[in-house]
Amino acid sequence: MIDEIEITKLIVKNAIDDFLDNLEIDVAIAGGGPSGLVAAKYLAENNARVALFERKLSIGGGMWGGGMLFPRIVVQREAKEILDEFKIRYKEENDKFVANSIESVVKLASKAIDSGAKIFNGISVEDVIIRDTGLSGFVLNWSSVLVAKLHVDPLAIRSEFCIDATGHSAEICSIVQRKAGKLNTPTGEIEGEKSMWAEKSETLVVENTREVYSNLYVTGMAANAVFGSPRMGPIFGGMLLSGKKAAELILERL
Ligand code: 48H
Repeated sequence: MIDEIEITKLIVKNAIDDFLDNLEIDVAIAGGGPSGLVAAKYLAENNARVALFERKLSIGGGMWGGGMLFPRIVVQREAKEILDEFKIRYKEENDKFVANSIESVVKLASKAIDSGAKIFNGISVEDVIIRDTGLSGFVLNWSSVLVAKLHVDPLAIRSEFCIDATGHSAEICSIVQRKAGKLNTPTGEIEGEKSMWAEKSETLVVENTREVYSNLYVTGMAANAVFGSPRMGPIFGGMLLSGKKAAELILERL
């Protein structure tokens, strides 16, 4: 027998159990683009309790679209090992590795999930919790509530460390700057992303991956936006290496 009410109960009960299981965790990640997914995988496989919150229904961020909707990404040699670890196939040309952007997203997500990271989609981080020790959690709401501009109060989760992996908009850092004051940047504020310079930017994105406020790490495109570095276009090695570095920095402290 297939009963609609049974289906309803199974869905609501299981989804709520998952949410309740993730109210107090080791690492909370805002944003499910490539850097967030890579960070989630390395953290989870090293036994950290990780939850990733993604505003949209789909994870993958800017990776699906490859370059100008041509579904390919380019990865440089420094990050080849990460492609291999995620079993993403590629074609080697001129010491560059060209992968299908769709395959790349699904394999990043699949490995993150298999490693034990929890992914919650359709949920936006709309604010943060700050205590004397620094950032200590995310304030969450359904993205649909925010899109509809409904006046609905959010809920919160507590986390020892948080990662801003929200891409160009660096949303978490921007909330922290607005509400808590100084970030660990030269001016104490978000320096702002600069125009495209792929070579410089790919090195800088890894350097910029660090603790930007007590217990808050920034990774991926958000790292370059916060520290005033250029964008790089559809070369993704830096995103992968940055996500891995964010995970390693946090693992040293867990
Ligand atoms: C929950 C949120 C919130 C929020 C945003 O943009 P992304 O793909 O981010 P990265 O840094 O992993 O990868 C960047 C890359 O895709 C890119 O754009 C590159 C390389 N650009 C170069 C260039 O020159 O343009 O993913 C960020 C994700 C998205 O899925 C957002 O929906 C999500 O974060 N997000 N999720 N709460 N407040 N804000």
